[in-house]
Amino acid sequence: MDRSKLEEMIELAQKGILENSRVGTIRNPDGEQKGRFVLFHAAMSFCSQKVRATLAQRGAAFESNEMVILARRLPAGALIPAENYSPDYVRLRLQGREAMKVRLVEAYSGISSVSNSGLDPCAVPTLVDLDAAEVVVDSLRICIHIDAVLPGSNRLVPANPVQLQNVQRQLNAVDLTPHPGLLYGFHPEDDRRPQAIKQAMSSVYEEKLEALTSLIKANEGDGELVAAYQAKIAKETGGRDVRCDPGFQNTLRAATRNILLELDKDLRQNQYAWLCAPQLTLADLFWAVSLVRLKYLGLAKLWSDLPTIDAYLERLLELPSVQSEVLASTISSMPRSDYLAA
Ligand SMILES: N[C@@H](CCC(=O)N[C@@H](CS)C(=O)NCC(=O)O)C(=O)O
Repeated sequence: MDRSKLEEMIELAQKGILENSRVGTIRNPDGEQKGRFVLFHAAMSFCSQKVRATLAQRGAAFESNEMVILARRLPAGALIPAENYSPDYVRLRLQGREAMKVRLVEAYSGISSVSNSGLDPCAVPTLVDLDAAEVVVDSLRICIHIDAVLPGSNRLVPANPVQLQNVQRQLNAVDLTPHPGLLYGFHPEDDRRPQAIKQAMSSVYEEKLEALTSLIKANEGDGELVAAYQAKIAKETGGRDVRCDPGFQNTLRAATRNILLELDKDLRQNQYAWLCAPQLTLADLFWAVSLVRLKYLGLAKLWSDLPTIDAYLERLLELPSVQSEVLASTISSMPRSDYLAA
């Protein structure tokens, strides 16, 4: 797609963001490649945090379009849908899907990995690389893309094949950690999420489904868009059905614990200064996002007997990119958690 067509699509997608102050802000303004990257994201979204931490770590400028990713019910009863459901944003995202050649999501797994579950057409983040005239979707692909196209020697994806293989293994481990399931789900006997999160999650699926159903009605003539909304309905219906399912919630915790056990093993056997190489890699940034989110949810207990992970997290939290785009961003955009102090 040519650049002017893309710019037109970006402008339309921006119209779905209700406050001008969240549209078109330049972040890292003195950074590399100003004018190249346009990011649609949300402060609280852990997938967006991965992308922003990568941009910060690589010192790249970007145009920020910050979306509200939860619906809002007005006192009179009307529902304002999440901004990431707006038709023009979804159309932009579908351009990225075409380039990626991946199926749309069909069901709920509690995991947001595209390789595992297909592409969610109504999610953040979405990156537009104006120089490459490309829409890139899926945080994993976005971060790899950003790192590959930026000049400089401070690459986050190593060229050394053994280190690269290690990085890919770690990125997959984070990608397969069931973060959405842990954030949205009600654990039967040990739910440590802040009260405000519990309250939001008690009606979140119903609101998503209500918004999507009316968006389908309003866009009946656009088959591709309707198919995208139907895919999202299939996913969110599945999420609603297991939100309070004790077996499902216990399985998510067990899967997360197993992933952390592997991380602990890798850290203990590690011979490098960082997890996969002598230098910082994308794997370290992804783990920072994952561990901060788990801690926020009160789930640091899953590694309370694995001190290597705490020590690793301490080091990650010293990185300015992690401090601003992961820690500060979580604290400022999400309800206060007793488990993640300012
Ligand atoms: N694999 C995708 C997952 C995207 C995703 O699930 N994004 C979440 C935030 S982290 C989202 O937009 N949630 C809002 C919703 O689904 O309504 C990625 O990494 O970009």
